[in-house]
Amino acid sequence: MVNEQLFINGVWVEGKGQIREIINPADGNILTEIYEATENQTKQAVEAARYAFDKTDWSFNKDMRVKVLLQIANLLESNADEISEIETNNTGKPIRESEMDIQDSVACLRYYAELVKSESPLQIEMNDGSLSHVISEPIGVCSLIVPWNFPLLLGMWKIAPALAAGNTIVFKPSELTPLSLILFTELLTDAGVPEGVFNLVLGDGVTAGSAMTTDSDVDKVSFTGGVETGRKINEICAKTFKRVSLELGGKSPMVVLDDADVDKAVEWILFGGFFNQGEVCVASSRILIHESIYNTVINELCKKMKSINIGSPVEKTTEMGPIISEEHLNKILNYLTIGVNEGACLTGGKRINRDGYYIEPAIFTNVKQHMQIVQEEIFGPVITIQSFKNDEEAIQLANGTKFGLAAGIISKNVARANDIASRIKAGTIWINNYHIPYVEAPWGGYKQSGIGRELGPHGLAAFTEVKHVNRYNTLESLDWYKLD
Ligand code: TXE
Repeated sequence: MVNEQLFINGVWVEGKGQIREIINPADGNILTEIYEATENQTKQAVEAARYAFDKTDWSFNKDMRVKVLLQIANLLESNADEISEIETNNTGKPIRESEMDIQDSVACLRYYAELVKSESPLQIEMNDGSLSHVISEPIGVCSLIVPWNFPLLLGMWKIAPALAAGNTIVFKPSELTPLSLILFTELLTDAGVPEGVFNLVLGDGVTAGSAMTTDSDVDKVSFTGGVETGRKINEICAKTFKRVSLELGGKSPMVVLDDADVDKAVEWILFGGFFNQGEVCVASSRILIHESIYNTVINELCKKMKSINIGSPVEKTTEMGPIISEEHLNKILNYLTIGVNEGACLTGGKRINRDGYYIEPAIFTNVKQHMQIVQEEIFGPVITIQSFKNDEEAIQLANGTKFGLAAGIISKNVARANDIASRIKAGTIWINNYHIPYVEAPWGGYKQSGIGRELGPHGLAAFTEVKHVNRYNTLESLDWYKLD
């Protein structure tokens, strides 16, 4: 790979910051080196985005934006094989999941192109005879920061609506997983995105990330990542009232009611907790099972968990790949020790003896609500299992953490499930379903899981300011003052 990996003001440039080795988590080998941005280069990217927003017609030219978005979608679709292979090598996610991520990214681009095309200002005839228009306008320069678990897809949930609405962008992937975004930026330039509209900076939170949030030329920060980083960013943005969206962590419950089909429920529990190695913000890492089926479900779970095919993520048949990094694997292993020390019973969770960062999926039983393993996001293939006596108790346990990103309910009784859904404080609730992000519907968290929503019309609104223009067509005398 060439050293020019930053994309600033329509030109590929070499990063003058740290040189970082990018590791394949499947074997620990170095994939390539990345020349990261300095703070100064990040500021140049912000300046380029500022100029493109203020001085070009990008933000006014909706037709051009729709055309460009559709073109990016087509290019991404026709390069899907290459980009999914890169995503898998860099993240360790099984190839079938990377392929899904690319398809979902394409769908997201097309959705926002169509949505913005069909939008028109709201017109209101007021009782006093004046006419109002309510107009959505782009916010300006947007700093978009994403983590390593879904580099391209989570990027697209921000890039597509931000561009559709007419903003300009400085984008930063995680320092661990920049590769798919470099390739994506090449496609974006082929699609005719004007210079300065999209800028790619690479690096960590300390150098590039903080310059992207503190610069006074940035109007909006949209961030997906950990709660503590989100808190810092929120504090920084508050100082100048920058617009901010935060999609943070979770500790999502899956509630299995007594009428559930046990075999099918077990499949969904495995999928909810272990999809993408459990490195998913909405992972159903807390399983709540009605006491009447608790033992049966656990027995089945422990049996079926062993048959999950863990291995090289490039194989089509692989169901679980490696953890993103040695450091993150150690964090997960440390949580397993914490859980055992807290008195919970652990099944699985051993590091697998092979190159790369592999671990067996893990289940904790004999778990109490106050335990760290129940309250904190582990972000790996680890689930805790608790039982409940009635719906009231299930709801109490489900709501009993600082998070509120998602929840699942498994039941044959849709009315009962709907009632429980209405009382769980979470941004997404799946009934007899899990994990699927629908591009048409909002995604985001209650409580400390974040601020704002991505996807659907809410995801576009997150990148717009609203302007109300009220008018009379002629100027009448006011007759308010007794003027001579
Ligand atoms: O996330 P960070 P990390 C959770 C998960 C995980 C924990 C830490 O529990 O174990 O967070 O993961 C950039 N200003 N999630 O350390 O640090 C950073 O470079 C601006 C949940 O990987 O939040 C990267 O691009 N940017 C989550 C991005 O923020 C900063 C997904 C995320 O990194 C910054 C990932 C700063 N000061 C982890 N510091 C989810 N919601 O899906 C870091 N960054």
